Amino acid sequence: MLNRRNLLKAGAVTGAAAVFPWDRVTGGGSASATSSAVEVAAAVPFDHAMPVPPVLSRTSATATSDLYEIRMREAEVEIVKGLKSKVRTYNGTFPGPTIQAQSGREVVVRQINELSVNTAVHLHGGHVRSEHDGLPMDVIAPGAERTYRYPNKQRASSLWYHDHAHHLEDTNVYMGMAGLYLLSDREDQYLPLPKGSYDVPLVIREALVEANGNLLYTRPSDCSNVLVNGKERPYFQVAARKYRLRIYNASVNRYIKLRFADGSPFTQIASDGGLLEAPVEQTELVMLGGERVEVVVDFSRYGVGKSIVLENTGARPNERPEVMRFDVVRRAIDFSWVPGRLSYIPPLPKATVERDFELRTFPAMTINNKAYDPNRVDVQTKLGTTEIWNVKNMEAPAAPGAHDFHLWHSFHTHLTFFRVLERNGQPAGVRDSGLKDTVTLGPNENVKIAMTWGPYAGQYLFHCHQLGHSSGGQMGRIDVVE
Ligand SMILES: [Cu+2]
Repeated sequence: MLNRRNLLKAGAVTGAAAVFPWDRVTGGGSASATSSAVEVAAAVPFDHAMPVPPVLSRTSATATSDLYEIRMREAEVEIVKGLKSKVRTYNGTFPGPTIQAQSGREVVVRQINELSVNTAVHLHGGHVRSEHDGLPMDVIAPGAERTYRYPNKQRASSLWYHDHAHHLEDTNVYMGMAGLYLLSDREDQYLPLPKGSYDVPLVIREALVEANGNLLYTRPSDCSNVLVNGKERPYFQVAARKYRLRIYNASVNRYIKLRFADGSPFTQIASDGGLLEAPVEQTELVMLGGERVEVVVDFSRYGVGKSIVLENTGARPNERPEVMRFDVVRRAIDFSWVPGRLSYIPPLPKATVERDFELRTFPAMTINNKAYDPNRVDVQTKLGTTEIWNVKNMEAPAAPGAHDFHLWHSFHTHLTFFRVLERNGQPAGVRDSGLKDTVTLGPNENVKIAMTWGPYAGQYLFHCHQLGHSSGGQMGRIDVVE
């Protein structure tokens, strides 16, 4: 198994080629998989160390704002040990550089597009004015630039920025256009949670790297490589103490189901929108593209000299389950702890509007049977309105043994966080706790979510965060009016 080279027969998906964007011919560093056999790179798990994405230095500052500059450009990176892969990047790194922001202090990012494709930069989870939201039609053409302003008038949370250009967001993000945006505030800083080098992001995503190094955008069921912080199944050396792990599923088209090989629990402390009110124990984390879960893991439970593997039980039967390995290599003092009470999340006002949304894969990627049209307003609401949205995945489960990534949907709202009230008619469980901006829907599942639309009026989006689905039309326009 370990060194076997798998030959994939990549043919058209029966009856569905038109709706799956990975069957389009993609340009710039990726090739069509529809006609030729693909030789997958031989990747040995735990072959290289996991890097932590570099923190971006500001170019200047004013009394109220920090200014940054990012050049979007192609780069060659080592994803699988010994191979070079051409990727699309922010500033040449894969994933992009991390922006560290402070609640109450504005961040201004000048984005310069040196790529040969359109781009648009969306701050996922950021509450920003419409003209800075990276709307699909607000693109930065090759050679052009745009300056985005992020007010950061919101609580601490693990956000990320990624591409959102119309019909291109799946390819651009898959090819590397994603980076972290870690927003901090006093509440978060004063808690006795692990900090500094013991606060580590894990950006997990799917990939398919060919034997020649080419990063190929193709069907999710063929993307058997798992990357953490840009490296195929790395190891990470840790001390025998507690760590805060900020886990992102940055996959374009796949869910992950994370567990430790020994079944030990994670202590979840935060989700998409920041700290939970109280920590919750979980033994498995089900995450679809766009979701974040923050956990505290105490590696002293394993002891120096031991290793523990993080696995994906959502891997296909022909894939290896390993995601990464933690090697406990030293002792360290540890004054951190997880308080029983972390934060307070105020209840939402009573909802005055209720809406229904149906997500379909077949016969096309749609919401309420409509594909995204930037000129059609799907929802109009008044600034400050609290609403309940019933979101339903209309697809039935796949036959046993068949892959089902295309049947899952992850519902994402721009501008505001929501609470998950119910899942499949039952009160939301720990998996849906806290403030969310992306919620996972398996086949036949439905959720009831509630949100207040604001703090800004303007044009925004809601969409599936399986980006092959959103770029294929599973997206709607919401106009928030004064
Ligand atoms: Cu979807």
